Amino acid sequence: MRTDWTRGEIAALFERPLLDLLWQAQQVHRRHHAPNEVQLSTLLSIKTGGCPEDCGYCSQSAHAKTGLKAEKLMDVDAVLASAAEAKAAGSGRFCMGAAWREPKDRDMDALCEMVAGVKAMGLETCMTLGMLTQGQADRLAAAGLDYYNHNLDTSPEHYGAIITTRTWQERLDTLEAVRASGMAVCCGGIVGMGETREDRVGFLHALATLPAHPESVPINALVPVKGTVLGDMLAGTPLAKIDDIEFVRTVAVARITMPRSMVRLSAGRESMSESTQALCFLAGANSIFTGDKLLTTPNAGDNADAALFAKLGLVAMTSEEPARVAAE
Ligand code: SAM
Ligand code: DTB
Ligand code: SF4
Repeated sequence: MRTDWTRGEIAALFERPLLDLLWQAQQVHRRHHAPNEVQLSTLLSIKTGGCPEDCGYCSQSAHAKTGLKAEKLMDVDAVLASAAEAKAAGSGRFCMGAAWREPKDRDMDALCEMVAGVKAMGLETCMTLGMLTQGQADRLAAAGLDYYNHNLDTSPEHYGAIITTRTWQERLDTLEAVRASGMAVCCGGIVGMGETREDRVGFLHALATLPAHPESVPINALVPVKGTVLGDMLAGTPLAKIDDIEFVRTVAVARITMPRSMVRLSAGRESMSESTQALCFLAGANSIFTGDKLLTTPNAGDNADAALFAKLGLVAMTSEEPARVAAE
């Protein structure tokens, strides 16, 4: 797969007439993926709130005034009970998220038990815990962790306006450790954070020119949370919500530039119409988060999703081997 995309090429894709762009994205999609199958992942916040990082979008940052209570790491049994529910609801992957800058070594035993327990249920496993050392990545991989989520979030130019406590390079270092451990990489970001089109170009350029494409690319639309820097700054402005068509374009360009990756229509889906979601699937999105909650904010919910899938003739993807989607 090409990892030498230029910004000019990516900008030109964004500028194509919408119908041409969707046609191109759909052709790429059908060369590499089953056309009507969507992969289902379920999220659980295993450690909520009180995060020392200052990510301007995040309800869990200790710098935000969201009133969210900081909690301790959940017990292994409670995590496994939640995974069993996700499995019963038809999910294929269980993603455990923690509001940490990085895991402490003393937490590693419990984290590895969670991974092993979820995997033993026949679910794919994913975690997002902040930065990892090589040693931590290796331990999680050995415990059976299939995917690690760590986002670049935006363009390198816009990054400093969103987060100051963790550098872009630190993110690349964690992604490299995850890769070296043999786990599959889940890496994407957020649109609708007041960035420009050029930033969206730079964001997808950064992902599509990583040494190997991430196996999974979550495209989140900002969920504006009151009390966060971005939620408060954008409230009531014309930038308060990303334009639906611009979001669809972003999904299509992700699909074209990273043909084999799973592109996940992630946060923000709850406030999207069925028609916009359908356009995102046409643009090449083939993965969603299921259930009625993301980490701390509401999600569409299983009933709404079942109705949407029935209407669109979409079916849940049966479990996907990470090896099969490994980027070339
Ligand atoms: N603490 C870990 C970290 O940041 O590496 C993991 C959890 S963090 C919540 C995972 C990702 O969720 C972020 O990188 C961001 O892209 C996304 N996210 C967080 N809050 C969001 C919001 N309000 N709207 C959209 N996406 C959001
Ligand atoms: C990702 O890119 N999106 C998910 C997952 N990775 C961990 C998280 C979305 C969080 C949305 C805000 C919330 O619920 O707190
Ligand atoms: Fe912490 Fe992750 Fe939220 Fe940033 S996105 S404040 S690192 S939980």
